[in-house]
Amino acid sequence: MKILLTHTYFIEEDAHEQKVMKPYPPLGLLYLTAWLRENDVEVEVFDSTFSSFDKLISRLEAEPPPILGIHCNLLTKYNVMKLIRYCNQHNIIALLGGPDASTQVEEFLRYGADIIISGEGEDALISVLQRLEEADKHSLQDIPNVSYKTADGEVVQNPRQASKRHLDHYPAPARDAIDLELYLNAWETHHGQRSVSLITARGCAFTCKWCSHSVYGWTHRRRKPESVVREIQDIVETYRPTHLWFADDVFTVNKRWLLKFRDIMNEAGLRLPFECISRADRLDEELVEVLKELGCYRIWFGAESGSQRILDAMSRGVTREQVSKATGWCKKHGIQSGYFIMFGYPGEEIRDIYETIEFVRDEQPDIYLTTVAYPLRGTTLYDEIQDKIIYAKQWDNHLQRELEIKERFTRPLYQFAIKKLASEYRRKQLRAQREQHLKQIYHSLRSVYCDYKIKQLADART
Ligand code: B12
Repeated sequence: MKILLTHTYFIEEDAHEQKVMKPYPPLGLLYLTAWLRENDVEVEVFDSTFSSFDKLISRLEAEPPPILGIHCNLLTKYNVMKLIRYCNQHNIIALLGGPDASTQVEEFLRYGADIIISGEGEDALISVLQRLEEADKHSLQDIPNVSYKTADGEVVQNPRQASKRHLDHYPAPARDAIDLELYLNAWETHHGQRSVSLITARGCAFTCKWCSHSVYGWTHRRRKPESVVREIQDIVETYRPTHLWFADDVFTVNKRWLLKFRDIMNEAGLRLPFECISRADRLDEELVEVLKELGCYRIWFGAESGSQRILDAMSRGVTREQVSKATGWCKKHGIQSGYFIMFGYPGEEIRDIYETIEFVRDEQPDIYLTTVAYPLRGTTLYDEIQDKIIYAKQWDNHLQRELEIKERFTRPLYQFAIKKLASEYRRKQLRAQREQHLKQIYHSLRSVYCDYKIKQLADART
């Protein structure tokens, strides 16, 4: 039975990404496509990133597929919902998968989705497609990780089962199923680089309470370094990238693996600039040198907070000192460091916010990104503070990040904290360069103004 896969993320609807312009394709769908092809299933991908909702509908009208497989993440929920309605009206089976569907099974099914595959998609999808050849969409009992509705509309959630397959059992993502040149052109136009993403592992066994484990649980499986190098060779030959992104949760989790990977990359004569995500407790100076040798130019760290108290509350398993040390090694060996910073973690007080601002200012990573914490369903954080979460609207009218948390400071306070951080960070940078005294004064004044506003807002809690 033929299946059309899509993901309903449209860059034309994402003003932020239009500025950043560092798009990557949905690897999950490309993995599924390769696996379906290997199992002789007819599959097509409608890659929505550079398209529009209208074009997606035109495609469905031109040749309605019996099944539409939709990847859902946090941002795409409304489009997914529109598509479910379309499927319901046009006799197309709406089959959902991906991280957001996995945590809102009941809601999506009640909304109109026909089938949801939670967790890793490969095996369950093949089983569902085989079953649908001989039975109807209400007869999906006994297939692990699948949820569906009986003919009476009752929601059934089959038990979850983690995949035990070695990752090298799966073929490489079917990048040829989409027009990857669109991504490469976007990169080239905006950054003068051609960047391709790949993964060397699935899942993360660390326990950070805010992180979604909805797809892979707390499992972690790595590919063989040989297979990763083969994929890179293919990518290089086919797409001529100038840059790679290892989209693993923690690229440096296994030192032995990385040393072997380095050796095989060297034997193959491969060296490309790349960025990756690490954890400060999964790095040492030798590994930083290895990453440099491999071509790494930027390492992202979930620094998250400058307050050890908050890092511990997150169950992050990393200390401020480790982040500081790792940043130092990066500077010494000429690799950029990037920090992810989270404000508004439940329990965070004004003193913690100031510790974070001072930490980032003093460490001077090359780049940092900030978020105000939002508990994702299925996370430990969500379970811990569920009774304090306030959603302004019904499930079908809000995204998971649109919420308030009781007892937390109000949003404007975090906005001033983020502004103060920007000014403190910039002022220190300018001072170190002994440059632009007027700008330094501007940032000093802005920082003091932010102090005043933070103080004023500190009494107000949600
Ligand atoms: C790479 C990545 C990104 C990249 C690239 C995204 C892209 N276009 O691929 C960037 C940096 C842009 C990004 C951004 C965001 N991300 Co992100 N990202 C990831 C990361 C690290 C890897 C994704 C990946 O490629 N995995 C490998 C593939 C093989 O796995 P997979 O996608 O899950 O697919 C498998 C299954 O889910 C399933 N499946 C997937 N789709 C479908 C569809 C069907 C029909 C079926 C049956 C099965 C199925 O089968 C696949 C194969 O087994 C994940 C964490 C993770 N480990 O997965 C977070 C993750 C997906 N991101 C997350 C979030 C929150 C975001 C942001 C919303 C953050 C933000 N605040 O802006 C944005 C959203 C951006 C967007 N445009 O949609 C969350 C999602 C939580 C949620 N409930 O949606 C995750 C899980 C991180 C986390 N642990 O909390 N992200």
